[in-house]
Amino acid sequence: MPQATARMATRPPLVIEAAELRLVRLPLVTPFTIATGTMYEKHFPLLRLFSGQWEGVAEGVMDPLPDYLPETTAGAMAFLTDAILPGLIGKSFAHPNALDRHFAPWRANRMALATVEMAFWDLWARSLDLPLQTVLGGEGDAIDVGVSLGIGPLPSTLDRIRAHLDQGYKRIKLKIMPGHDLALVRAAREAFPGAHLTVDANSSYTLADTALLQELDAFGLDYIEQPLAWNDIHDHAVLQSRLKTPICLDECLGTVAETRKALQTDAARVVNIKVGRVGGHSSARAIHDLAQAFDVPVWCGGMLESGVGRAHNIHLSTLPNFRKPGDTSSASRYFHRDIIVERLEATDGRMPVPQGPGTGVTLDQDFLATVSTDIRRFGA
Ligand code: OSB
Ligand code: MG
Repeated sequence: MPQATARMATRPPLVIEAAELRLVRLPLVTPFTIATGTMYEKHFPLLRLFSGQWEGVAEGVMDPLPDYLPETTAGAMAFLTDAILPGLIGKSFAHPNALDRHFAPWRANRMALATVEMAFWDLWARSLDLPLQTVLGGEGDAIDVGVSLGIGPLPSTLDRIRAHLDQGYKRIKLKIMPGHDLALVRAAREAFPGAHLTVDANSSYTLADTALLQELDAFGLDYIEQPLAWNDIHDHAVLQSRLKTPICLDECLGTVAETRKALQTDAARVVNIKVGRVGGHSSARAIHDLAQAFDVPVWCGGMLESGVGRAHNIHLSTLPNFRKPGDTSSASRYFHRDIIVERLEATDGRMPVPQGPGTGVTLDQDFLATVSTDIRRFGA
């Protein structure tokens, strides 16, 4: 799209005139259990950035408690309120990539910073009247998606696998943890011999479990996601040298530099990119390009996002090295009612890319007001 490139190159810097941060609470249709605990609701910061006639929106993917990664919802609200948002008002940026440099002094807290970065990408794309996927360098009007199934009783898990395969989802990811692993995977493989199956352990094993993890090699999994500690790339390299099944890293990969170390040491043969986890779209894109240079496929993970974060994930997933189905499944699997007007629903395992400028989705202000608390305004 040469015209789009010209428009991006010539756009004057975009000033952030105002911001609005709030907490949103949405009950989940089905509680979601992983190795570290059960989620009953989604409780997240929602950020809107304003410039002229335009608005950009994003959500934070941190959890209330530091069980998946160290960030928390309350910590993010405080960090954004005290340190980040007041200093952004009146600042202008020539390109969303410039935010990375602006945030460089801050340590960690990438999910909080990603919330700002992603909202600015949406704002910037809207100000150019271009879809987010176009400014990110992606194309195509739909993406392949799979589902992530939480831990539950074996018979009902098999029923849920069947139901999602029948709906056309392209791969099934099963959450595992010690004591809830081999029997599940064996039964799933026997019942669904041709299905693309993966497992995600959310850091619940150690190298002492190597023999058990090697037994998983018999079941033809596409990959094993994050079996070992959330911050230990080295041990994953050791484990990969002892496994046939590719390891996919999630929690371990917070930055481009961490991803480079994982790829250089063969600690990951597949990469899960969560745009919030890695600090935003610029970093997600750099990780995408780096993995491509290593001929390692990536896919887009999820954090049970509302339609706002889900739309960001869909646009990002249209980049070329997203070669495996992501976790960005139908919003109705998670929420009875979404905070956006559009319905993000997959058909036959394909999720359509929301159309229009930016993420292409619109806040449902009336409903949003009923699920919001703690609204904070910055600037005009
Ligand atoms: O490890 O990918 C994960 C949800 C919450 C925390 C961590 C993870 C997940 C998921 C859900 O797997 C993916 C989704 O359906 O959004
Ligand atoms: Mg994971």
